[in-house]
Amino acid sequence: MASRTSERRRGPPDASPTVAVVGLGYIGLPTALLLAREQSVVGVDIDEEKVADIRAGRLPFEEPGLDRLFADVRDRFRVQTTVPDAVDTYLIAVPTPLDKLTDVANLSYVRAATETVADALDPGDLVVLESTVPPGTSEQLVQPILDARGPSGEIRYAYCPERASPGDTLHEMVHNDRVVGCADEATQSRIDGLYEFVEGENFLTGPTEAEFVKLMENTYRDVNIALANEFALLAEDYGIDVQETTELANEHPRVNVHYAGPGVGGHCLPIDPQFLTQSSTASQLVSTARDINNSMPVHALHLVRSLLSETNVFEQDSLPQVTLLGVAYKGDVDDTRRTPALKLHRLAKNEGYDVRANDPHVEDFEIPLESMTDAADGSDCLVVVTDHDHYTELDPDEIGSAMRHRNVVDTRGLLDADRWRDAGFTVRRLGDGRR
Ligand code: SAJ
Repeated sequence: MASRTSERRRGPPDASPTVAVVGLGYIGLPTALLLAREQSVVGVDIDEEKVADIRAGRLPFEEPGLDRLFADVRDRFRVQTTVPDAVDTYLIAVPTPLDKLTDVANLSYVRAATETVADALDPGDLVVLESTVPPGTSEQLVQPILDARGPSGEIRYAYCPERASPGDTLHEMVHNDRVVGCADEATQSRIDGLYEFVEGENFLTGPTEAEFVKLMENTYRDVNIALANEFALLAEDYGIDVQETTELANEHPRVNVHYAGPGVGGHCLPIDPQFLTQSSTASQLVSTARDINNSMPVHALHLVRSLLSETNVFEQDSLPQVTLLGVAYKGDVDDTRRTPALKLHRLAKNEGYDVRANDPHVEDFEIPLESMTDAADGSDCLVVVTDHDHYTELDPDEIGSAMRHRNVVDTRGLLDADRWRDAGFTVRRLGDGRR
């Protein structure tokens, strides 16, 4: 069990900061604010607008509890665009996007952040990398930069990935166990002191192992979702309902089938498997799983097309109008990173449909969003894309009265199908082949 005794408790709120968090995104910002519960923290981001917004009290994204935490720790948290010298701990949480051209991790932000941190280091300082990176990045990229540009005395280094799910970030950051990749126990004890807010255990391993573990976790989930999606397609072919068979299979003590959907979004699952396999020729399953998950918007559109055909929508003179319910990548968040809704929207437009969209959580998106009433007005088919709780509360009669045809494709198995049928809807659910 990790030591919970902090050697680093900072005392009064006005004490000088000792920790800098570089990168104030979905991981860096909540982490910085949790750290600021115990000590003064400097948040660093190269985005001047974001820094100005945070200074003015505006957080760049929605996350349950984040506003409250920010208000609580504001006197121990300051933000700036430069990396400070006068701290002894640097936590790097910058983005690692997938490079579109080469399909490998773009490590330019990690490299740049490490270089600026290295220039600010004093002997004995601790550097922690939290960004998700391909195995070997710490040993082959980060540590050599610290060695070459940092001071000649010893620098402590650890790779310590987060395990937080958007929508539950703060709770998971506090309660989940963590894997700490570092070379020695002295560094681990610094890490235990740093992450004092973590109530889970810190498990010690090497940096490459910790990088690998992080990628294994998200790859495991991606592959399992692909299996669930494949089961859904098979169930449709056999004319049975995958929801029912999944529930029954999951009664087995060692089986946990995941849930089918319109595709896998978010910043982690669609990318991390590629980080794991990008430098190896050994993998087959992982990329096949990616292909299956990437193909799900195509299948969702196929369900829409066949329902519109069965209900004679194509016989009308005007374009079929479909309404996407949800553009966030998963339920009850405002996050649209790599959402399958975008691909579905593009495919449907390409087929000539008039596509409308609603999302009660999302404010800005690449495609215009409308109120539920406006988006459904004149529609030939609703398509449930995101499993927001909000959609379970919809009144099918009220929505149906504004629509041209009462059709709904539920790609999440979210709606009470009988209730919608009772309101005159023809309902198709992904993975349900019964007719
Ligand atoms: N999804 C399905 N079927 C399922 C489960 C999820 O289609 O049975 C879809 C979701 O709708 C979403 C996508 O998969 O589009 C990803 O959602 P998620 O909740 O599985 O994952 P993330 O990306 O929100 O968070 C993941 C989590 N990883 C694991 O559960 C292994 C989280 O713990 C990580 O901290 C996070 O990635 C990260 O930052 O790496």
